Amino acid sequence: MTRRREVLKAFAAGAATLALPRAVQSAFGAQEPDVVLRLVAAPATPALRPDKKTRALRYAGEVLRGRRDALRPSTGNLGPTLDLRRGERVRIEVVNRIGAETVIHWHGMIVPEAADGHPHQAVPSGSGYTVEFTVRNPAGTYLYHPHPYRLTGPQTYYGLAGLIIVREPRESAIGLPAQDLELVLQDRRIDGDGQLVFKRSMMDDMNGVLGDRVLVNGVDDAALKVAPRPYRLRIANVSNARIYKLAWSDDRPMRVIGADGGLFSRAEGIQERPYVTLFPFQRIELLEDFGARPDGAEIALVSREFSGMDMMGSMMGGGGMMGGMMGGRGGMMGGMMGPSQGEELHIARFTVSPGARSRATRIKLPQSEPSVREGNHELYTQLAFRHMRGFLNGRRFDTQDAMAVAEDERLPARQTSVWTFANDGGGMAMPHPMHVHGVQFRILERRGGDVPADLREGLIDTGWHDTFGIFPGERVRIALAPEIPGLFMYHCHNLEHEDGGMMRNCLFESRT
Ligand SMILES: [Cu+2]
Repeated sequence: MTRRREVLKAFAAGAATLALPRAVQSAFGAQEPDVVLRLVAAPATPALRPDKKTRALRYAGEVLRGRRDALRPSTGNLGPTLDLRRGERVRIEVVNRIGAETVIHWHGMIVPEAADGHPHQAVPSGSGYTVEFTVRNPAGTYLYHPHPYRLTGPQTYYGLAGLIIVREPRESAIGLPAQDLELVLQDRRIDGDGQLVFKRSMMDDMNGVLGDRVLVNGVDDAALKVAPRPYRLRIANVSNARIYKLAWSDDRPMRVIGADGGLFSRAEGIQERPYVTLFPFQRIELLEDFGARPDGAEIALVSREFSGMDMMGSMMGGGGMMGGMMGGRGGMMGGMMGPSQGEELHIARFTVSPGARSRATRIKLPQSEPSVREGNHELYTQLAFRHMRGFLNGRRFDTQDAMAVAEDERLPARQTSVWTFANDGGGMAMPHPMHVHGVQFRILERRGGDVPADLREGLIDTGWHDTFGIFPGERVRIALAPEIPGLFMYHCHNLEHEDGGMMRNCLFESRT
């Protein structure tokens, strides 16, 4: 409850005076940045319900120098989209007015350690700081969100998050649709007063906070009008703990063309799936031809039901004693607790406007990037969840020693390492979305474990990733070759697990 109070305190402290951002040594030497942005984290009162002001937080932004279109306002309770070009030198002034410490992590972006948004870089409310980086990532859909220790969950839940789109000239040769639509999915619980409801019980620390409805781009009950044309849809799961089983209500297959770190290569090709399993903070890109539907057609993006994997699901499923007592998911407890992991959810409605249809173009995905070879360096991390807390090789994030790095958390920069994650450390069997900062990686293999049969087909392991889901008992091997040496982090991206300390440093070392 203290954490909730800290967040609520934020709303009272909104008028705190602001110190100037502290001076920094420019990362660009004598060169000036191409784009200078300012992002202000502050209390906001979006109307998530008609005639109600929701107490929330939000990033507001402005372009101080460079392209005016480097920043696009979003809707509802979401921060602006940063629209960047590969190779651009970007400076961002971050201003904190939320009444609690905060820091921004540029999720999926390959940035220097000084810009990464490690919890030790958090600044108090009323102050600010400046980061600089050159956009190294390939064209794709990335994110920014808070990363202060123990406060990432509530600050994100109350509204601090936004998209980063990276574009590059070579995209124009691919034949992608001109219509480019972003969909940020965030499940939330909203009470009768129009207020966001965060943690309600200890169960929320264990399962992560789950909502009973899905905001799309910060708006509840989203209804979108689409032209009868092909679209490039970028879908980002920015939910604290929700796993989505994304599907179209008319059962058309999902045609996936990209993942966290951009488009698939030509060799990988379009991945056609009946549904897509999307863990927290993963992104996918879809090619969707709304022109294949009749004028006026109404279709919905939904999250289909899947076998429950949280504590409530396992207690109430299976028809055991607890199941009998609690009357299953739809029973008394189910009703009180609201939807648990795996319940069917409506996400957004799409209405196809009448109009001239343009044919779906053939897209030519980019040629393969040089493939990541098996590395000489091996790392191993065992995941466990005991006494309501997650552990990585038996360790947790330590505020007393926030920069601690163990021997098995060091790996060479600019060389390929293979990192095995094993979700078999005992305690509560649960899936975890694992994230590594400062790098995009390949998923080499997943082996064993209890991958639910009704989620397996939707797992997208193709392409570049910064986040992957790992099910109970599973071993997942990833290959990574960090470009920038420095102290970064790896952690569970279930925000309540992360805030509980299921997070560690990793050191990308310059080795000769
Ligand atoms: Cu976790």
